[in-house]
Amino acid sequence: MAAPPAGLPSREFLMDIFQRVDKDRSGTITANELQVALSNGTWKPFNPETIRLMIAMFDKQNTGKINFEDFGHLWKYVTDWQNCFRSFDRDQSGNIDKNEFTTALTTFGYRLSEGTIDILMKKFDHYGKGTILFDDFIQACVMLLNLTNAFRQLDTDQDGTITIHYDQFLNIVFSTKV
Ligand SMILES: [Ca+2]
Ligand SMILES: [Ca+2]
Repeated sequence: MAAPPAGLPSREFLMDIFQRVDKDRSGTITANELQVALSNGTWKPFNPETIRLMIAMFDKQNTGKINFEDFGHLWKYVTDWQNCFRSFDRDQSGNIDKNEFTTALTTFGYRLSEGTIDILMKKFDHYGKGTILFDDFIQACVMLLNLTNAFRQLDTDQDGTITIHYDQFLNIVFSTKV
């Protein structure tokens, strides 16, 4: 039996979780199965956009499903995000408020104005409570990362400014995986 990739638990451990998530025993995990698994213990359905994002990230064969070979990486991804989320949720309220979000963004290396942080809070605060939940936090961070990478590719001299045409702008917005 091949050794698990670095940082992953044993194959037995992962297989046990995989089989519990794969409710219909088809050998692959669909977006619906993943959503049910990640919503366990909460009353709110997991953000479907975040599910779509995660499936697309780890579905190497582009089938829209996750097989067991891809599952270890997905599992690690979710676990890493859970640890990240908990470490920024200073008051252990189970959500991220604006102060905690600001700290997270600074720690990730972003330098954003308060106005931009307010816009992000508003966009990802799906329940209008001034806080961001786990699934929306992942979506916010992944979107920010993807858009930042797209910007950086054009900002060849790294001065934080780019000049682009309207057509290029639309190209970035619609071709970036967000
Ligand atoms: Ca299945
Ligand atoms: Ca909190």
